[in-house]
Amino acid sequence: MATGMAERHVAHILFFVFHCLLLACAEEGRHTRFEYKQSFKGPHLVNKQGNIPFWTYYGSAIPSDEQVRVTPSLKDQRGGLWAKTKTNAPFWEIEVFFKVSGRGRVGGDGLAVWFTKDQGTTGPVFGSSDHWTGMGLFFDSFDNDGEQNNPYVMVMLNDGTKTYDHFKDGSNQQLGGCMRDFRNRPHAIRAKVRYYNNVLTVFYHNGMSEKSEDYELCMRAENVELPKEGFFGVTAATGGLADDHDVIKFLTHSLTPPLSEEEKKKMISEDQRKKYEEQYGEFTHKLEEKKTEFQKEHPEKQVQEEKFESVYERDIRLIYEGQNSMHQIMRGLHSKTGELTTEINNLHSAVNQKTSGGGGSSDGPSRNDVNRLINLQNEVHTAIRDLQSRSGNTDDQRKLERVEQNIRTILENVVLLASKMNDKTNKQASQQNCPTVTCLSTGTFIFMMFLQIALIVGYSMYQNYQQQQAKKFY
Ligand SMILES: [Ca+2]
Ligand SMILES: [Ca+2]
Repeated sequence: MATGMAERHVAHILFFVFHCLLLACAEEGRHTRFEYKQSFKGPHLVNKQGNIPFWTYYGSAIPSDEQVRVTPSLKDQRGGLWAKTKTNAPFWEIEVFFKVSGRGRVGGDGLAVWFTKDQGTTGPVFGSSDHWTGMGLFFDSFDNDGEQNNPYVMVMLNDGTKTYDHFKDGSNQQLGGCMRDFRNRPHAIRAKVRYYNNVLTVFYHNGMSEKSEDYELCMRAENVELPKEGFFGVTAATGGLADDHDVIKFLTHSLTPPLSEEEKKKMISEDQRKKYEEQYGEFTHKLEEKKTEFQKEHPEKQVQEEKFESVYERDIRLIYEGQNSMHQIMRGLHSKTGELTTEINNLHSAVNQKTSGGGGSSDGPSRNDVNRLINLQNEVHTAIRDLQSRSGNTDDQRKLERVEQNIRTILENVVLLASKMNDKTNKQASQQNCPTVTCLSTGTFIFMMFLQIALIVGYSMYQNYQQQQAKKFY
């Protein structure tokens, strides 16, 4: 991420250098300077995080690589985007490229371009708040007052006190405007707003071509007082009828008085300016390509970056892996204790067979059973050691040691019982009569002992697991 940010920073510095130092030029007697912090345009309109550099957005607005969809063509949507920093140039010129498209013959509600003292918030005036201080340029699609004069383009000034009259389409509040159909044009509609020496002029481009000279005058007003500093923004809204409102470019230039003769000598021509702009475009394009190539060649850097970006995800993964391995060990222990149960049951039935007078080879089966039990005990022992090594908690280790001790004791008991059983079988040859109560109690005793082991192991494992979880999540 740091690399990406550094590159973007370099790109912005170069942008600044090209536009602010080299691109300074005089146009029609004015000195213009490109304000990159109050501008955006595609391609690469958004950064990796999906944000527009130097701009903020809200509501239904969705930025993508090529444009910002301020509202989709769905009912009752409001969206907007605003420059994060205010412009402190007393005079300026903005050029906005946008499209309003919808299936219906009539659409709604419209789009607004703003220059206001404060950033707008979600509100009733084409997606922004009412009672603004500054200028609103409205592209009003829907004819609320039924005068059949929409779609309409108009400028309304506000000192923070006026409420926009939706029902009359603001017709009695406008500073000036022109009736133009800006919906469903083949190319982007363009609006150029110039505020210079307190004269506000709006030029309109009907989107029937891509020629920049096809602008026409929409309105002009003199003695306009706008805030000395303010925010640029674009917002849009839909109502019962809905259009897609897409903004493609927002370009801001500050305007200052003409340069002196000496300063003019330092100026560069319009052709040179375009050349530098093209070079800048190529540079940014190459920068993006290099970044992509670098990421392909050094995927490990990418991984590090991702890891750095998602510490939370990494923690969750580690917890999951830890718990998963604990779970595996517990499953292993469970199956081993299951085998232990089977073996003890076999032993039990063997004892019963012998006591019920079954002869045969007396010593063989019990010795094998005991050996199997010893093996099983060793496996359980290994599993417990493994658990101990994974558990840093001394309490857990003590519990596991206790469990192991219990298992060892039980096993000793089993071995003792098995040897006693063999003695008893030998005696049976002479006596042939064994008290039923004693034989049954031996089997029951072994079984109950096993049950105890199983319960202790299970409980200890469960408690250990709970503690592990509690530790991971604090
Ligand atoms: Ca309207
Ligand atoms: Ca109207």
